[in-house]
Amino acid sequence: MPTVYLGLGTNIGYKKENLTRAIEALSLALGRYTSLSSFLETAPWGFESDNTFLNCVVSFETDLTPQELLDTTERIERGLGRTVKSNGGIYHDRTIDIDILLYGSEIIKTPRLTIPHPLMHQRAFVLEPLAEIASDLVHPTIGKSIKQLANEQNNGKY
Ligand code: PH2
Ligand code: MG
Ligand code: MG
Repeated sequence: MPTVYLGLGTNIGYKKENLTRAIEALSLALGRYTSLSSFLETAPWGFESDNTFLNCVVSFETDLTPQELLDTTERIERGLGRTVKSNGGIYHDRTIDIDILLYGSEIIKTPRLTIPHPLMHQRAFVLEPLAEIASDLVHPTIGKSIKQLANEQNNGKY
């Protein structure tokens, strides 16, 4: 079964609880996670907000297809009170965001889904927790390890 890496983020409400509840809901749907990073407090990236983020990365082995996995993560987001979806790079405060970062080493491009996540290599709030649990994993399209990509981002920008 492929290993999938999911990036979780929240910047409103009880953030630690939001991440924990998302991980529990994912575990119910997918089975127990195979690895989990620490929870990292990060500044909003790509938009202005007074609300800082709590981010983490979690991995699962799953036999769901990428599309089924996306249906699952979106259902869990709605269940945890996510209302507005980001669109065209306009971001909003959110109780929970669950992004599919990697699905094994597959490269997928459909109108609904791009894997690897198209911005993951630019985002320290993804790379830093991902490097904790999968530092030697090679990014399927860029061909660099997560550790390398994280080091390139380590000027502290989230
Ligand atoms: N998610 C975004 C945009 N900006 N910034 C941080 N720090 N953490 C996030 O999870 C995040 C963000 C789009 O989903
Ligand atoms: Mg996101
Ligand atoms: Mg998202």
